[in-house]
Amino acid sequence: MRSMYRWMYCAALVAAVVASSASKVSAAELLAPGDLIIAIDVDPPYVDSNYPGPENPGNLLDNDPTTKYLNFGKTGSGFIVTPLSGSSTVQSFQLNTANDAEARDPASFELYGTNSAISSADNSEGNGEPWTLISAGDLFLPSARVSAGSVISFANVSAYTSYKMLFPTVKDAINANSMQLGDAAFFESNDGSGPNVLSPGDAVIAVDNILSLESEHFSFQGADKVIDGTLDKYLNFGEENSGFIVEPGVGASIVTSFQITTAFDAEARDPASWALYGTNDPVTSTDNSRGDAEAWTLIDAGSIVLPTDRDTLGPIVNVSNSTAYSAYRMVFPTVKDANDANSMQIAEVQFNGRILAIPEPTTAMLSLIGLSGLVLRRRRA
Ligand SMILES: [Ca+2]
Ligand SMILES: [Ca+2]
Ligand SMILES: [Ca+2]
Repeated sequence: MRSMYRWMYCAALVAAVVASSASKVSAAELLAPGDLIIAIDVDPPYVDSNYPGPENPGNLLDNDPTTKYLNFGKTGSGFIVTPLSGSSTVQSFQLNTANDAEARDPASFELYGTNSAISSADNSEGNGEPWTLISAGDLFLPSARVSAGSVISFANVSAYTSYKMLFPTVKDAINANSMQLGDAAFFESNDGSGPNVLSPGDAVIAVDNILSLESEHFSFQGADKVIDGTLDKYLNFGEENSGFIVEPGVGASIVTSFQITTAFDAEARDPASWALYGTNDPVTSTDNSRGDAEAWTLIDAGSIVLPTDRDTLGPIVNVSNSTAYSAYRMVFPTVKDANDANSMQIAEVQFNGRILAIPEPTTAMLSLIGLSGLVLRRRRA
């Protein structure tokens, strides 16, 4: 029995030495420039149909191509129109380009019909009614401005009281901030002849059926700027519930605190609360996504009071955590003044904690392990 106690003592001593050695060598900063890091916003997708008042969808119907309909929803935007002329069997249409910015011209269309009353709201997805697809295809509108495109015709034998026209693509989505058209005309003939089914005063609303994600940043203010070691900032227009996913290059770690440096301006944009999540899944979420491609565990959350001073290191925020993770997701649910801010921004962030890399065994540790083995053999003998 006595030798067994001695063996237990030795084993405990080895464990203690290994533990103290590990904590000494691995208490560290966890983030460094070059770590995989992406911008996210965990808010759900939203309908981004919206138009300036003077450029409303009614301008499609006024037979004046110099007045335009412009929708910042860009791809997927369009309109629902209920002609005053009543039920019709449309078999062709013609669109007019607007006054400027060819990149915004629609490059494809989808035309739907319905005989249900329109319950979709202005600037909605336009799915409030059952719709039947009449025709879809590419558009090749002229580069010339305020000019009529070619007549698009298709076979249709069904009469409808309302039509929905969507534009899934524009000519140059990267260089366009919107979709725009000068005029639209629908015809019951299949060659653009005869009277225009549409007329000024028809009920018409703007729609967009391609939803947008909230996370958005300039290329020079991406999430990599929070770990670049400079006061260059990360700014996300997603504002509340935006943040980042980071996979520290040091490998699995146990984060126990973090510290944020404020950006150089606009205090209203400073995070006012935080929620930190961990995962051991490989990070497959992409930049400006919702950051939900991995299984995330909430580690800890709380409020944070960042300094009013700009470009200034904030308080050390303790994180209640004893679990190791290979990647972290930091979300900022609120900013200091949401009414006065158009975004969330910070200059830097650092996570502190323990790195799980196995330390090199010391000579003392090796001799203790040898001693315990010797004791074990003697006890068994
Ligand atoms: Ca017009
Ligand atoms: Ca920075
Ligand atoms: Ca948001």
